Amino acid sequence: MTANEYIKIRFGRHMDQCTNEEIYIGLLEYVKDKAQNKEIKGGKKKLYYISAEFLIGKLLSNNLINLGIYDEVKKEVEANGKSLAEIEEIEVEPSLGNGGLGRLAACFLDSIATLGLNGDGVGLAYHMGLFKQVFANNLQNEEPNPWMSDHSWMTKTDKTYQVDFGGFNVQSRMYDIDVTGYDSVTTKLHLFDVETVDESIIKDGINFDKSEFTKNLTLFLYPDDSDENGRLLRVYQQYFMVSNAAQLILDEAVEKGSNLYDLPEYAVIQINDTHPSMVIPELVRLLQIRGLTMDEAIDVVSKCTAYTNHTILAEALEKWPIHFMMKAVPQLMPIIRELHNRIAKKVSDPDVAIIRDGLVHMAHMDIHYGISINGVAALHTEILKETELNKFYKLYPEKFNNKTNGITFRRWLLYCNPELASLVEELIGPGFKKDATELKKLEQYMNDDAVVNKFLEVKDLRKKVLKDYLAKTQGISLDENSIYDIQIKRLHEYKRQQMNALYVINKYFEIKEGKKPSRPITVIFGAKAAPAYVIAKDIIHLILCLQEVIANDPQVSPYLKVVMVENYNVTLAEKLIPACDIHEQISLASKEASGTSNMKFMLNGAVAIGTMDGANVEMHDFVGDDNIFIFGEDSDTVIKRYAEGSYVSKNYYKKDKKLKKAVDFIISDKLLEVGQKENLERLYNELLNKDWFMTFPDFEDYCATKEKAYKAYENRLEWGRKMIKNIANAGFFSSDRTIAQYNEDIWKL
Ligand code: OX2
Repeated sequence: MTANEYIKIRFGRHMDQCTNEEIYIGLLEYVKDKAQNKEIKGGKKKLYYISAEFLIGKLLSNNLINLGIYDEVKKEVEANGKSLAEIEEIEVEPSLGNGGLGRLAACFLDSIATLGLNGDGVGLAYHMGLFKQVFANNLQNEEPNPWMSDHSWMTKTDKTYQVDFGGFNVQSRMYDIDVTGYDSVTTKLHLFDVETVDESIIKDGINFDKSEFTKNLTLFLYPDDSDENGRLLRVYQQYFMVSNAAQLILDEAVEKGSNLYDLPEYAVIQINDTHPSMVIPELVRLLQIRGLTMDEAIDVVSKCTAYTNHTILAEALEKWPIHFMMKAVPQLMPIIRELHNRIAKKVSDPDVAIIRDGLVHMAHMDIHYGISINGVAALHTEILKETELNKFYKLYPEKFNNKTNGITFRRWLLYCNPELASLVEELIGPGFKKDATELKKLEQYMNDDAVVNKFLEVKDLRKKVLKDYLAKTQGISLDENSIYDIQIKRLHEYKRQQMNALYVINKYFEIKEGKKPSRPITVIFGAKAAPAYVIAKDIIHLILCLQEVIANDPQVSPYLKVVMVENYNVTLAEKLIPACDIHEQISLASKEASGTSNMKFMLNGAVAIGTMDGANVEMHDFVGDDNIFIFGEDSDTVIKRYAEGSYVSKNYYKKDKKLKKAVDFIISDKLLEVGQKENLERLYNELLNKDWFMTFPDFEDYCATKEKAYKAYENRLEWGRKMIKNIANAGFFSSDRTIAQYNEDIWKL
């Protein structure tokens, strides 16, 4: 049946007589139907990828592409006088993630299904997502971001479980989202919810009564944890997630014939960061209830779980106070104590203990009781082994391994940049769609000027698409003849958006002094700051103030523009990335575990300016010095400086006149005219007296390297060759490669 025929039956009318809304609903149901026909029948062993975040993005077009019916449906829709792009706009993007970690989980599900592996995702159905970012008075405000509707990609299942907390229990319900593999099978993302959730308790922005756990359990992802109830709620959420997962895992294994002693033959669990770590004691507990002894249960569980570390920042390595655990999940504490004691008997070093100073160290539990621990880029894994987790590495060298992140090329090339995808296909055939390393064949065209020009033309076209999109959706006007210089990622001091902002100030002064750039520059930011992360919000404030001041300065605005897009999300990324000329990967070396936007930009023919951090290091290995702009201190220098505790930001401020002038501008009258004194002064003082992520030492090199990049951009043909070199070498960063490695080394499905 064609989509047309399906819609005719569903609505009793031809597509041309239907509203866009009806066509959307019709296509959604049509796709769901098709996807279910491809459901994997399942082998014996199954992977459960448990994650607090799945930043899946809109699903209609992605599913149409993966089912191989995109072109056909698009034609049908157009033949009826409708536009697929307009129909797509009806879909609301679920905000079930925060950043790279959540988007990685979504890319992984796509690759798991594409490779035909037997694996599902497990997470939570947060009704209001993370939050919707709204700007007012140059400040970030947070609002709920509802996304569920009657017609949704989620299908209600009849699976429900009881989840017990200290003093009360709840009944869960499982909802499924089909994950369509590219020309392959369909697997599932299971999202658990609880029917007692009450959206009406949300008052004033994203505030709600944090003590009513049955009503607030699945309202928001990462609820504000700046007070005790907020932190407790996170424990409740995590336990709710893993208790459901554990019950599902055991049920499915038993259904397939497991006697539970042989569970490792039926299940492998990937713990995505520490949020799902309680799955270890929960499985031990459930196995005991089902008849295994403590010894047996621990033995079984420790053959089933593997842990991925995504950061060396201490704040993200969760440690829960025992009294929280006793209140929220008292049934787990005796098991955690037992897990702790067994290690303590063998290793006396308190640095590797599971319980220390009244805190339960989640990552330590994962490492002692799992089969694998992996970092997410080569440098990150080395730092884990040599520094952050060195003591664990010495205990279990065989458990440590690297899995450099990847992205799905279906969404980040075929879907978001069809013009580039067809140019590539015209040149090297369609093989790259299944085997990304075939992109390498593009290198043969690097000296063919006619081909190089075609790549430049696609870029120009995509810049125009972005311009139109931002004009329509956000009222932003761009100059498509300017250089698009883009930094999109969570707002965090280690990612150093503040350094980019200082560069903008510096450029502003240069232009005022008559030193005009040879081509206008547009610096685009997209970032959400965690609601309780004060300095991150101050950095957004600075950027928005700069945007206003520069736009209103006729001397500067023809040459420099700052744009901060509102509510940065997957949908916006899909528009920004294909249009980008230069992308900013400027984290303090050693701090960005991998980064994944760097890979998406590379694939879309943008050139990076970046530090030797995360996966930038591997990108540099592939493309060489001439095709990426590297600057700044390396990770060894940074790690050493932290160890010595010798960094004094003021010394750099005093030494470097340009830097001083830029920093002082933060609290100048000009900015205070449009900004808040409190916020700008706080940020100024933070930089001057702390600058924990060391923007000042790298500032000079950063400015010089940007000038080099802008200059290189003017030689259009040479720049086009850089673009091709980047695209041609992006193949390694396909999540299909990453997932194949996970399977080969860890999951063994
Ligand atoms: C992110 C890391 O910051 C980023 O470098 C990485 O690319 C991504 O995870 C996927 O691995 N929360 N988000 C991350 O780490 C944590 C914790």
